[in-house]
Amino acid sequence: MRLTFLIAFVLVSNFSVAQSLDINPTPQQLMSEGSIEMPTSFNIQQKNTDKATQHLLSSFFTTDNTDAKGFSIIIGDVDSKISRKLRRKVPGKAEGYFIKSTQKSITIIGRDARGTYYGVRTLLALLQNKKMPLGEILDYPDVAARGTVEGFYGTPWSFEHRIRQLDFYGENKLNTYIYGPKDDPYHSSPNWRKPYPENEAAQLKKLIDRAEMNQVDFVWAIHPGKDIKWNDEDRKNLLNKFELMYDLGVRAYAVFFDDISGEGTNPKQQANLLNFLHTDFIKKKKDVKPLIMCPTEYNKGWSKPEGGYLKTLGKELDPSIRIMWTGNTVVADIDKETMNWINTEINRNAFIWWNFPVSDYVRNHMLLGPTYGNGKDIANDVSGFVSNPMEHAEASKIAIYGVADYSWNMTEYQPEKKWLEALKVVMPKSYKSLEVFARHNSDLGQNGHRYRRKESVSFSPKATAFLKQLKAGENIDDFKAVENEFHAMVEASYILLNSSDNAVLLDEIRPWVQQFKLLGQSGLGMLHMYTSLQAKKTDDFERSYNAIIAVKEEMYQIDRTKNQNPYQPGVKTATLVATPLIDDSFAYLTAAYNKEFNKNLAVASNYNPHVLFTNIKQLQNQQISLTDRTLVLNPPLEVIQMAANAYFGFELDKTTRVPNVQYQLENTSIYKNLELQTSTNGTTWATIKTEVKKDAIHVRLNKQVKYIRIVNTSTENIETKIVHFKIEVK
Ligand code: LTM
Repeated sequence: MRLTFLIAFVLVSNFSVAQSLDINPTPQQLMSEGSIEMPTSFNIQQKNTDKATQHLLSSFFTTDNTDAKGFSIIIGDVDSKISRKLRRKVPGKAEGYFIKSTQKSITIIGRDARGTYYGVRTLLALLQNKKMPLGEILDYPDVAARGTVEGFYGTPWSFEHRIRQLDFYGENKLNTYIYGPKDDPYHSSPNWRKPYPENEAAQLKKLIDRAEMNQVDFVWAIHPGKDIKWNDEDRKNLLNKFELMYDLGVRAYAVFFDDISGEGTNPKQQANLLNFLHTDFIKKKKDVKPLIMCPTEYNKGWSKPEGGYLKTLGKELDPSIRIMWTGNTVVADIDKETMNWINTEINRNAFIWWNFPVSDYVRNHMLLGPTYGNGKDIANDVSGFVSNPMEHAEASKIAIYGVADYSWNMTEYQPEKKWLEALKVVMPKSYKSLEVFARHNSDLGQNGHRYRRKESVSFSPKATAFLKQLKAGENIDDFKAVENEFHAMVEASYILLNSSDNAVLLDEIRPWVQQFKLLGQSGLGMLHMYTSLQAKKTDDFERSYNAIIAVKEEMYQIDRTKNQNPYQPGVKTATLVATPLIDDSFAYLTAAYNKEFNKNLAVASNYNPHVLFTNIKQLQNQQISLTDRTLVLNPPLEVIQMAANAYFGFELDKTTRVPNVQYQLENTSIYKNLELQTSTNGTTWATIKTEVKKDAIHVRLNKQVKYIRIVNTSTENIETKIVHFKIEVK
C-alpha cells in the first residue's frame, strides 16, 4: 500500500492554519479543526462494509495496532446504524463519503460501498501523518468513470504490471480499467470469437478479482470490426464470448470499432448489434454495467457530416450506452467546445478516451511529463475520462496519477504540483533524479498526430541564449547554468541507474537513462570544446571532439539495439531542447575550429535529406526514417483514406539509384487499384510492374529515381492500413 502523497489542500475552515495531508486525489471539501497526537491503537467498528473495504482495513489494522480500548474508528455506508446527524452530511453523489474526526473517534460514512472504500483510503492517508488531523471531509468524484484504457498498439502489459496498475488505481480512487490492448488477438481479430487459452483465462480471472479488491471496474473490451459479419452467426459468437468472459467474472464490457475499414464501419449495423447486446445480455444479467463503445469516427477530424455516422449512433443506440471520444483529432486535449460539439452529435455525454501518455506512434520516446491541457470546466459534460497509457506501464503512472486528481476534482487540479508528487510516489528515494530525467523526457518529437508536450521548460531559455551568444561570438552569460544542467543530467542518470527504489520502473526506462547520461556527457564535452577554442588549446579541443564522436557512437549503438520495433525503433532522449543545443553547438564549434586552425574535422550528422511525398492530408506529418541505406515510412497505426489519385512515397534529395522497393498494405485486395510509379522530375511518371509475394510487394527496381510513389489509379476511395513501405537508397 502506497500512501505517501503529499498535498496541500484548499482549506474550508474557520481555522486559518494551512495544513498539508497525504491524499491523492484532492478532497473536495476539508474543514480543519486542528490535530491531536496520533493514536497508537485503534478500535475498528465496521457497520456495513464490503469485501474490498474489509480487505483494505486488514492491510493496515492488525493485531499489533488494534485493541477494544483503542481510538474508535466507525465505518459504514448511509444505510448502516451510524448517527443520523452524521449520515445526513454524506454528499449525495455516487462514490462520495464523509469523514468526521474528533478527539474521541473518527466516523467514515460512504454514499455507497465504493464511497465507504474511498473514505477508508482517505483515512489511511490521514494516518500517515505525524499528528491526527481533526475536522470534516466531504468528498466525491467530479467524473463518474475515471481511469485508463489499455488500448494501445504494441506489447500488451504483463500480468504483473496489470496487478500493480490495479493496486495503483485503488490507491488513487480510479474506478475504471478498460482492457483493450490492440495486440491481444483474443480481444481483436483474428481470435475475438475464440475463448482465451486456459492460462490467459486464469490470469484474467485473477486480474478481475484484483480489480474488485481495489473497487475498480474491470471493463473487458472486444474489437471485432475488422472481420465481423453482420449475421446471426457473429452475433452469437459475440454473445458467446461475452458469456465466457462473464464466467471469468467480467461485469462490465466495451465494444471497440476504432481503426477499421470496410463492412464493420456501418453505424446502423453497429448500433443494431450493441442494442442487441444491451437487451439480450446486459439487461438480462442484472449485475452488468452499461455498455461502452468506441465508434469508428472517434474524433472530429474523421467525422464525415455527410455520412451522419455519429448522428446515427446518437439516435439509435440505447441511451445507456456510453460512446467514447478522443477529441478534435486522434490525439487531442479536451475542452468545453469539444464537448459541446460531440455531445450534441451523439445525444449524450461522451466518454473521453484521452490519448496521453500513449506512445505507440512515437515509440522511441518516453513521455514522462505532467498531465495537462484538458479544460477544468468539463466535469458535467463527460460520462467518463480514461487515459490511454504507454506500453511502459510503470512509467505511465506519472501521468495516470495526474489523471486521477484531474478527474476527481477538476477545478483544483494543478498539473506541476501533481507531477512532482507523482515522481515521489513512483520513486520515493530517487525522485529528485527522476525529476531531472523526466523534465527532459516529455515531448514526443515530430509526429504524425502533431501532438507535442513542453520539455526542458526551465532550461530552454538558457539553451537559447547560449546558442545565440555562441554564434554571435559574445560572452556566454549562462555558461555555468548550462554546465550545471549537464552535470545534473549525468549525475541523475548515475543515481537512477543504480537506484533500488523501483526496479520495475528502472527496467522500463533504463535505455533512455543510459542515453540521457551519454547526452549529458557529450554536453560537458561540448562545453570543453568551447573553452578550449577560447583558449586556443587545439589538443584539448580535439580530445573533446573525439570523445564526443565516441559518445555519439555509443548512443547510436543503443539506438540501434535497444527498443527495436517496426515503427519507431530506438531510444531518443531530450529531443526538444538539450539534444539540439548540443548538436548545434558541436557543429558550430567544429566549423569555427576548422576555420581558425585550417583543419578539416567532420561535423557528424544523422541528417536525413529525403522527404515524404504525399497529397494525403492524413499522412502529411507522418515521419520517415533513414537507417543505414533503408528509407522507411513510419507506418501510421490508423486506417488511411486514399481518394482517387491520392499517393504517398518519397522525394529523394537528388536522383539516386534505388535497388529495391518493398511495401505491404493490410487490405491486399486493393493492390489492383494501386500503381508503383517513379519519376526523375515529378511530372513524368513511369509505372513499375509489381508482383505480390506473401501479401507484400517486393520490387527489384535498380533504377535512378528522384520521386517514388504508390498511387490510387482507380476511381474508388481506398481505405487501408500501411503495414510497411521502404526503399533502399544507394
Ligand atoms: O484512439 C483510438 C480510439 N484508437 C487508437 C489507439 O489504439 C491508439 O493507441 C491511439 C494512439 O496511437 N490511436 C488510435 O487511433
